[in-house]
Parts: sequence; structure tokens; C-alpha cells
Amino acid sequence: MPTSVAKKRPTVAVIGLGYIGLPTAAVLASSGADVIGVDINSETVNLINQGLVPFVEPDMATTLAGVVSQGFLTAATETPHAETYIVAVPTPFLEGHQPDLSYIRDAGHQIAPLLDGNELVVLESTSPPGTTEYLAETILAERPDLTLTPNLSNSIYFAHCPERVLPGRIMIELRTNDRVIGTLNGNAGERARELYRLFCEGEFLMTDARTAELSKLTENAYRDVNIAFANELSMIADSLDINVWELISLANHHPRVNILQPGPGVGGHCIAVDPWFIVSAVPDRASLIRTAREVNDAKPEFVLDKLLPQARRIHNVKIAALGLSFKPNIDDLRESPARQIVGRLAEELPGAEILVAEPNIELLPEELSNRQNVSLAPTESAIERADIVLLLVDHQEFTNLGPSVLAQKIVHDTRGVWN
Ligand code: SAJ
Repeated sequence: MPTSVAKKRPTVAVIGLGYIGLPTAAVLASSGADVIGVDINSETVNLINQGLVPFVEPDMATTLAGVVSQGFLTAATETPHAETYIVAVPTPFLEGHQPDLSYIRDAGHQIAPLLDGNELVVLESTSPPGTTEYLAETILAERPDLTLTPNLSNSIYFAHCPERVLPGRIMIELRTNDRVIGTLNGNAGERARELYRLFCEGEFLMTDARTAELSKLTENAYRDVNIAFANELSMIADSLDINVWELISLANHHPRVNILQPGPGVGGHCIAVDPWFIVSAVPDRASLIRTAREVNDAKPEFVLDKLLPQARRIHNVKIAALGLSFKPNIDDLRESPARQIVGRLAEELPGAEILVAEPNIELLPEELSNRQNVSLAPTESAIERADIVLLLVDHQEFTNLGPSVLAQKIVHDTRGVWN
């Protein structure tokens, strides 16, 4: 009688349990892998081990609670041995927009002593060209007994599989987006594909590690350049006293024109950062990409230039600032232009009362909570008390507001919601 042999669950250590690492760990664990998530933040680790998500991301809570209670995902502060390591740590930039690879180097130091031979290391973090190689070099410098030459008992395999999911839709896009996989040595890419196939229904596009690295940066630079076009148009239209939202909607009726939406600037840890990795890799060739970054980075100041003269004319002005996150319906404040604008308003208008309505957070970030003239307030009461309403993020709570609540208010709508 044939006996059925249960397929062994692969063991995976995911290093970095942030906006990408944690959902990836949860989805892998719910799709047949035994996952240990690693993070230096013990609070994050404790929350996850109770099945709780430390940030707002639609549809994540149920998956996470399920895999933790079944024992398929555990979190720890120490990296364990695993067959596969997925590195999903931050890649911020330093002064002068040079990439900071220190978290990747640290991940390499954590992994190096644990390796026996034949493990796969997948870099997911968005990285400048050459970073997968840098991770491999970091590990091999510490472990000269290991090798990149494939098919030996002491071979270690490296691949780059950049994350491409959109915050707010991560749990859907992890399963449906196509994935680019770049191989550094041997059959690393094929091995990564086998693992990602557990949960990803998209197409797998195979290439080398450097091309995969640049492809991810290219996607975000493409979007940044297109948003910069919309933001530049908004400033041009303002000078000409033309409504930019109407302008874009008219132009977009052309079958080959699809202009994005202007806003108060570009935030988040991806689009506002990644194009700089291209600029810093080839500075004298990346002029359009650099200019787009500069245009988008200048947009918060433009918003302030329009608002401040009006605010200064009102004695003890009250401003309702609607939204603080970098985009709608999430709680992520990283690189948020809204947060930057509110901080500058607080500095420039010491006598003002700035009422921040942000339905997705319970506490203001420290640089704002320290200010006497800034407080968090429920949306309706912030608007009711305000002379000026400044819409910074198109959260659904704001787009649902009827026009009557804005009557008698000076309105600055940076997202075109009420236009
Ligand atoms: N924004 C505008 N106007 C628009 C679209 C966006 O001002 O028409 C602003 C948003 O308000 C936000 C910023 O741009 O401040 C970025 O938002 P986003 O929704 O364009 O992108 P992110 O940063 O949330 O996610 C991007 C995605 N990349 C692309 O769409 C090419 C995502 O797929 C990536 O996985 C993610 O970066 C990442 O992690 O790299």
C-alpha cells in the first residue's frame, strides 16, 4: 500500500520585520514554510509573538494571528540557523543622499557564523547595484571557509528578489505581483523562485542580481519622475491661475496621456529615497531623475509659501491640518510631506493653534508633540474650530466629508479632493 510522505516544510529566517519583512514572513508561513522572523526591536518581537501587527496594513491581522497561533511563525531578536535567509532590512540614505548599507552589513554579520554550506540568502531590501555582491562579500570575508562556487559542500547561494508591493495593498500584491529574481551565483535564483512560488501567483522574471537591483530602482524612479511632472504642472497652473485638477483631467482624455496626481510632495521610504541610489551610482548621467527628486522635494515649501501669508493675516489663527501619513489610509509617517509641512507650520506660526486630524495614529510624533501649538484632534472638531483647513492626505475619512462642514473656511486642498 503506498504511504504518503508529507513534504518537509522549508525553514526560512526573515531578517527585518518591518513593512515588507513581516507581511512576507506571514504569507510564507501561511503557505507552507516554517518561518522565524528576526528583529532588533524586542517590542516588535513581543507583539508579533502575541499575533499582533505593529502597524496598520489592511488584511494583515488575520493572517498573522493565524500563523502565530499555529506555530508556523515565531519572532525572535536572535537569528537562528535556517535553510533560507530573507534579508528585508531598511536601506536609508546618509547625508548627501549616499546609500546607507549598514543594516545589510549587520544582517550579513548575523548570518555569517550560522552557515553550514548550501544555504540560500535572498536580499529583498531595495538596494543600489552591487549590493547583493556586497552582502555576499561581507559574509565570505567572515567565513573564508565558504565559497560562491556552486555545487560544493561549502557553497552559499545568493539572489536578489526586490519587493514591489504597494503599502495599503501588501497582502494582495504579495500574492499577485510578478517578481524579478536576480541570481548572483549557481542556481540561487531558481531556488528563490521555488520558495516564492509557495505564495506568489505572479510571473517570475529571471535575471542577474545587478539588473534586478536596478530594475527595482527604475520602477520607483519612473513613478517619481511622473509625479514630479504632475507637481511641476500644479505650480505652473497656480502661476497662471488655472485649476490643475481640471487641466490634468482634460489632458488625460488623450488616449496616450496619463498624468498622475499632484500633491503636497512625495513621501514614504521608497519613491522619495530609491531614485537617489541611481543618482549616486551614476551622478553625471542621472539628470532627469535628480531633477524629479528636487521638484518633488520642493513641493512642501510651495504649499507653505501659499499658506503662510494668509495664516499670518489672521490673529491667533487656527489651522486644521488633515492627515499626517505619507499617503491615504495607512499610518506610515516615514518621509511624509504632510508631517514636514505641519512641523514647519508649527515653527513659523508660534501663536497659531494647529489641530492635526490623523485617524490612523493615536500619538503625534515626538517633534510635533513637543510643540505647544500642535495637538491631535478628531476630524470634525478640528475643522469646526479652524479658520483654515489644510488637506494634506486624502484619507477616506476626509474624502467622505460633505461640503457643508467646509463652509466659511479658507480651504487649502493639496490633493484635489474638493476641487
Ligand atoms: N503620490 C502623488 N501622486 C500620485 C501618486 C503618488 O503625489 O499620483 C505620492 C503619494 O502621496 C506618496 C508617494 O507619492 O506620498 C508615494 O506613494 P505611491 O503610492 O506612489 O508609492 P509607495 O511609496 O507607497 O510604493 C511604491 C510602489 N512603487 C511603484 O508604484 C513603482 C510600490 O510598488 C513599491 O513596492 C514601493 O514603492 C517600494 O517599497 O519600493
